[in-house]
Amino acid sequence: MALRFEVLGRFNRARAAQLTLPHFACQTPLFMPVGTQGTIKGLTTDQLEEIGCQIILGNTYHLALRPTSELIDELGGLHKFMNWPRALLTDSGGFQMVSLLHLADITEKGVTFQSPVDGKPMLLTPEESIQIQNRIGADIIMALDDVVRTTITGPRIEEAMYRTLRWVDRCIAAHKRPHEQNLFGIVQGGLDPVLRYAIGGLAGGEDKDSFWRVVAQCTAALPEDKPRYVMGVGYPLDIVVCSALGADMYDCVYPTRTARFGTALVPEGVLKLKHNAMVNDTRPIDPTCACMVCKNYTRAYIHCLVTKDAMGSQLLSYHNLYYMLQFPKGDVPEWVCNAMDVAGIDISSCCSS
Ligand code: PRF
Ligand code: ZN
Repeated sequence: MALRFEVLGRFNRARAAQLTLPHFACQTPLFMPVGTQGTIKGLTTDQLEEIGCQIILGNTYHLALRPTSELIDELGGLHKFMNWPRALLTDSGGFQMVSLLHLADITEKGVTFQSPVDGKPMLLTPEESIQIQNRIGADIIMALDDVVRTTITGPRIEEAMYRTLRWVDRCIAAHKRPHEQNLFGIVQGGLDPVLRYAIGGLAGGEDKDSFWRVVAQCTAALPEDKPRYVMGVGYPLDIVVCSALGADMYDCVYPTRTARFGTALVPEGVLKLKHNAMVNDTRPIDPTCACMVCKNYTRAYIHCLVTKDAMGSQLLSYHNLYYMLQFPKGDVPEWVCNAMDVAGIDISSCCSS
């Protein structure tokens, strides 16, 4: 079996579990840094292990274009190619095409898009997405889904939900390595409670109340004995709320992207290192953080590097990912409880204080 999921402890709807994958036994709830091109920008895989990263997300769409899935396969798979011994997950590609390319068009066959390499029309079918992901070799592969914006309404949402279900059957039929790779299905259905049987399609600009309501509905309906992954979700507050609602896995570019813009994640929210107030600030980014960056560097130094030298965003990415990877393990901080009170979500009993 390519996956074992053992719930180790529960608190109301929240759970802590061990998710055993072919390359690594992960503790959940967990955050997956996004390594689009087979790298987390600016960090080595040794550093990722050092900060407790258990699983990285790669994108089928980007890897298929460069260096191509055939080459990755020929060179022994993505784990070996990128020198990452722990777990990997690849997203199926459709979502990236829809969000990156305005020219993507979805039909029953698959997602048609213009190749960014030569402009020729290309078609990604559910079968091809799985074939490519079989070659890349991640521990978890995702079904190709029909992603629509949560901000749209009408019959298109229903169409996407049913098409995603039809496509998952095609993905299952095409999957050639079920003993080495786990195929995850994706729940679409917008914000309409009737369409949500069982968590994709979220975090696309809908209000928080709708988002959390859908997550709560999905986690209540999805199997207890399987991991539940909320795709594209990654603000610290959302992770805490979704975990309280029974979700287990998350991914987001936010911590590394915001680092490249000079922003650090701290318990109080964010710290903008570009700000002039940092120019002679000799404190670390976060005095309560135990990471290598906070132990060794001052805000003044990072302020000086940011936007001038790659080291600035590397140090910030390191700290931000350390923050994201550590906090699911700790007590729920008070600011989260306050924020959830404001949002009308009662997980007060999960808070430490
Ligand atoms: N589907 C896929 N990948 C995703 C999402 C989705 O709905 C989201 C949520 N908007 C992020 N990444 N395949
Ligand atoms: Zn730090």
